Amino acid sequence: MQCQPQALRPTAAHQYTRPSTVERLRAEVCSNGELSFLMEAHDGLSARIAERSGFKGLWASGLSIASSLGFRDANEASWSQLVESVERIVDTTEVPVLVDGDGGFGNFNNARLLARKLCQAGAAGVALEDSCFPKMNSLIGERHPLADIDEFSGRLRAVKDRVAEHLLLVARIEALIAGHGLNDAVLRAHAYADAGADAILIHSRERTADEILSFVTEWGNRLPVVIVPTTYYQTPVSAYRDARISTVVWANHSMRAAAAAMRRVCDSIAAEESVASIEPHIAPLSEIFELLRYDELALAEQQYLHPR
Ligand code: SPV
Ligand code: MG
Repeated sequence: MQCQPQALRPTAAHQYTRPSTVERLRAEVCSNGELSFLMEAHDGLSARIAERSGFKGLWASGLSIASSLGFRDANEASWSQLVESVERIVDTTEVPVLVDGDGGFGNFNNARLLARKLCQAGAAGVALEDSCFPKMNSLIGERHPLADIDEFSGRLRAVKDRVAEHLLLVARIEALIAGHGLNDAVLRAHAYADAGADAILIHSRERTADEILSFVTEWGNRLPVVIVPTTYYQTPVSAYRDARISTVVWANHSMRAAAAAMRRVCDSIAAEESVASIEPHIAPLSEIFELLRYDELALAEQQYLHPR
């Protein structure tokens, strides 16, 4: 069974007329020449704020979603909890959402089930990484065993067969994270391209972009390249434009911004036993009401609840 693309789901009239989200994500991630940016979202509010800032696509980050739920990014949150979070993100925005699907929560069968559920939830794409279940976040520790290339290629093929063109499939390579080196990363990229991936995400946790740029040179743009410059944040994006990288993912910055702001505010309220001094430093409620379109509800009430 293949899932229906969001544009064909009979949920809202406007969904019939706009291009499907997967087409829009494909244009962002796979557009030749233009560098695109995906902003992290982990819930409806962070998604709406990122959209308001002008981002044309979102990254439903596993780390950020897990953190917001109080889980560690080690597959502690279940696939259905991920799908629920993605549903909130998708429902709150119009822009396409690329979902961080970790390794697919198991083997090919778990991966294709996850892909179908994400598709039904309205996601535009999924990134699957060649890690073993349970995964560990790439930026912590040394325990990052890699999946066998053929086994992971099978996961990709199963997802492609299940959701076909209705979900963009990004194959994420963890070889550099696991210390396997450039040759293994390039070998994997070719295998995953052969398995049907639409784009390659190459991840690194170096403090410079050197190994990413070496990969891109070796890879030669057979498929578009997505990167996640969390640790090599000082590299200017012009380096990525010059290297003809397709997409930059700002992977966790709203979650970290929220954590820093919440800590400051909680510390201050606890110390002062008052909220008076923090009032100018937090979002006014009017901003929250505006972000979540309370005005639309008032108009709808006039139309449906109290028609004249
Ligand atoms: C995420 O945002 O969950 C990612 C990127 O996968 S990283 O945390 O660097 O692994
Ligand atoms: Mg992740």
